[in-house]
Amino acid sequence: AATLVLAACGSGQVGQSSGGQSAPDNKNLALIPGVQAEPFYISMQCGAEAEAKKLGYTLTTQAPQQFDAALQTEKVNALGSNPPAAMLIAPTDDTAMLAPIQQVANRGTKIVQVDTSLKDSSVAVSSISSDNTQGGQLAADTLAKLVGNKPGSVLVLDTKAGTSTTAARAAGFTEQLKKYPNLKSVGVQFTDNEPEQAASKVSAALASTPDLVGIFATNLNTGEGAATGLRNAGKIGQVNLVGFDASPSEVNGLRSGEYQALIAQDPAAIGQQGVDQAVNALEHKPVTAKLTAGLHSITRADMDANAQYFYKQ
Ligand code: T6T
Repeated sequence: AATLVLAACGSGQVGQSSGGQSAPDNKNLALIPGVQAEPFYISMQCGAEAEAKKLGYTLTTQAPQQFDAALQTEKVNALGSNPPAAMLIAPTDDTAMLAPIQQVANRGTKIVQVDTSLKDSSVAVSSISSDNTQGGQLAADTLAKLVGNKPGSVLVLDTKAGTSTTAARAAGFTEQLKKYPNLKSVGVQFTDNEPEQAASKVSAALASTPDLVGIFATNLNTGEGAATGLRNAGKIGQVNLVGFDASPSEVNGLRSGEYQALIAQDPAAIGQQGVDQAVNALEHKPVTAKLTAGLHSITRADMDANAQYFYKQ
């Protein structure tokens, strides 16, 4: 199957690298997202491609077919024959991806983490992500506002254990929820990043927890599954659904009332800054080890004013 990801990005501006003695001969950058054909990573790819072009570099994207460490390792290993100057990667597992990434680094390729990260990030010259803990806190504040004073239970849907981003979102949410005594967490459920699993976890929660007033879905697929679970039970709009990300399908869901709020990231900025840091490292300029991209809580009432945060597909 073809794995080269072609995204519908804007054309971007062609620029020239600063050149001079500091510019490397190898101007090839690789991007390895978490999974192929997914709006968050497509938007990241667009941001990265445009920036690479502007700086006089070429960026090639190779994405696994599923959000899976073994499949992502194959993509990383495949770079071996033609090592890029720098690799931007969103590790799908905070531990299992260390060894394959380390191997690439050992051959002289600069490593930049985009979005997710390893537990031991020392292999990377720079790491760029949203403040995911803060994103979880923002989701809790948003949900609490939507629910008001009504007492009730709240469910959190996470993806896979070992995913740094969604783990931080779930933890930030759970901690912040303690500030709202009327809301009680019924815990975090893992879904393997499969919408079907998220849907069945929601069906089960609705059956076992009659006072369920809210769900926090920590990413795109968990949100899609949660909406299906609510729809199947006729509970759309009765249980508040706060999602993460702003894919076209989530944005449609916000407009139609399946979601009450979305926490949008800025994946294009993550991709752009990832390229900037990679190029800084290659051109011996100062590199920032950790950078944070913005987050925005969006409800139906203010969605049209926030259209610039919606993802590409
Ligand atoms: O939420 C994003 C990303 O930040 C996360 O690490 C994995 O899931 C997404 O790609 C959305 O599906």
